[in-house]
Amino acid sequence: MARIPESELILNPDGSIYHLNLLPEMISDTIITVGDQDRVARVSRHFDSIEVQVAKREFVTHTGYYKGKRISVVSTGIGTDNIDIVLNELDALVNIDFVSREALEPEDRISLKIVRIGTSGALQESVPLGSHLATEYAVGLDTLMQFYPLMETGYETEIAVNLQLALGLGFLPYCVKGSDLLREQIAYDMIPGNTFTCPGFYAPQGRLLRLQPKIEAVIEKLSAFRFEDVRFTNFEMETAGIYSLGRLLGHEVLSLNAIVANRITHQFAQNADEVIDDLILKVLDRI
Ligand code: R1P
Ligand code: URA
Repeated sequence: MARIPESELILNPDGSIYHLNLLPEMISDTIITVGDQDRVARVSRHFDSIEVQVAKREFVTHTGYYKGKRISVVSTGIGTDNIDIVLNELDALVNIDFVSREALEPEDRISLKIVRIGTSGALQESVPLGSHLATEYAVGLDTLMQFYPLMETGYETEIAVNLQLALGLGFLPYCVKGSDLLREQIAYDMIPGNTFTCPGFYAPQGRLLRLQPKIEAVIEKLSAFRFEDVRFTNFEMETAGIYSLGRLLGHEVLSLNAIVANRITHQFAQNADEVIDDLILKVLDRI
């Protein structure tokens, strides 16, 4: 394997990886990601013991044991640009030798189990506030996959092409499915759904405070969009990035959404923290 130069695999003076500030031994192969750095402690407060607590910028990591299982919780901040950093650096921690700066041979590579616990807005009236929704297909309305050769199935490409037409977008979105295995293991009693990952919280999700939309009636178009029996249930800002980099790097990935807003009924949950805390406990017990 080729040696990866200092400018590509950037290590801090203590040998930790550039943004996450972690050494390889500091993470488990079972990882929970959350957007909000304050949510990391809401997960780790359930641990029996915490062995690692590291923070840099919005990337906070706690590693510890929950009922005897070693788990890491990592905050990603908001957006797929951050997911590019977090997924590449987590993968580097387990699949690159930091001394030789070489990627491990395929037979030695580790496949991480990565579960996102995030908040999300519903796009269908039938998805109630306070529910937990597991994403099957995610569509990225951002441009991250313009820079990686994502291996989409023909079916995924058809969803993306039809959506591009429906919205009149000047670029092709990307579509990617998460891990069936993890969904069956962890999300068996959650609402199954398909998710739009947006490159913003406002206009890209049809929210306009003082600005005018470039695409008219985004909510109505996205809520009405269907391809065969796939319809879309919710909006958020990371899942498609996690699913596509997970596929490219060989990790098992699942995104779980605490529904805190409903964009059709115009409601926002008053008990969002409770809904997230319930989801955290479900994941810890099942992961
Ligand atoms: C927007 O408020 C943020 O909330 C959702 C979106 O994906 C975006 O990151 O997820 P988190 O609650 O995990 O941050
Ligand atoms: N997160 C989002 O990205 N959108 C919502 O509506 C709620 C949470």
